[in-house]
Amino acid sequence: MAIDTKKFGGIFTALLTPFDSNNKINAKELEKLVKFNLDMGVKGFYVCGSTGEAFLLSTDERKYVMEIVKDCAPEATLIAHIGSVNEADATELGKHAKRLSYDLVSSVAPYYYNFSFNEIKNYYYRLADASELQMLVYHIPAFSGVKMGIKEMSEFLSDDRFAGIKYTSNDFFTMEQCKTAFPDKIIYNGYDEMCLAGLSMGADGAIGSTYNFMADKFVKIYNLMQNGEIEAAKAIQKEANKLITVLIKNGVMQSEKEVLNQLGFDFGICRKPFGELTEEQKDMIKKEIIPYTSKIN
Ligand code: MN9
Repeated sequence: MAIDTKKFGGIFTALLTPFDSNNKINAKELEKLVKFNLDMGVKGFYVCGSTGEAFLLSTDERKYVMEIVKDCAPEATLIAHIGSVNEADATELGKHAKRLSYDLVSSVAPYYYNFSFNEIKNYYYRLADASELQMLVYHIPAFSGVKMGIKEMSEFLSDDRFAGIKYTSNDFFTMEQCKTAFPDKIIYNGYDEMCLAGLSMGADGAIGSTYNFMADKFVKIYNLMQNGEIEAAKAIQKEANKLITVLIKNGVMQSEKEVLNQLGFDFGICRKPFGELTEEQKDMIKKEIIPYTSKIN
């Protein structure tokens, strides 16, 4: 069955998780961010992914975040990242996603223990079965340490339980091979600084962290690419990449929260072991990022 691009095509924000001064999830600020992003034109959200500090949250906190987002964006397309090396937790999160009527579940490959591909495959199959939602494989070899080529990807993409891949790698050849072999599966580009490259090689959309505060730029890129206007799209990607360079220099997630704070949100800081930004770093964000972002209405 062909992809429902109306539902799954486009830009998805990998939501950041706000913490209050007691290190608790700040529901009010999360709701505000979801609305800000909907106003910028995103199709939906990737909930509790790497950007949402999934691995620094308890299972109950992850469930709570899923609930908040569903409550304030019932019409958006929602993807719940349920991945955990603790499979019982991942299973529980998958069932919760189903209860809340999420559209897809997604998981990073089980990490740390150097699991064999067979073990990884069975983890994904069990999670997809248990959640009763289609699974989006989260491919992020730089973080998970798990490398997969077209052969391994095919084990998922040829199976009805799998919707596609969130593809966070700069190996666009493998991405294109997956899309060509399985045109009816969804591929999301994962590195925002290469969004245009991913879309030009066949990605159906993009999921990313920098969209939290500049989804509007990427919605434009997506729309321009839909109309074949690659030169105009390139100009916006270049603009965005100037800002992403600053984020990478200072720590991506810590900086993204600081950007939101300077825009008038109260997102707090990332959980430890993440460190805090220095005053100089905050100043760099103020000068080199804030003037080029959209303001909250
Ligand atoms: O998957 C994000 N990846 C990580 C998406 O956070 C590891 C990206 O949105 C990056 O944060 C972004 C900056 O490198 O492209």
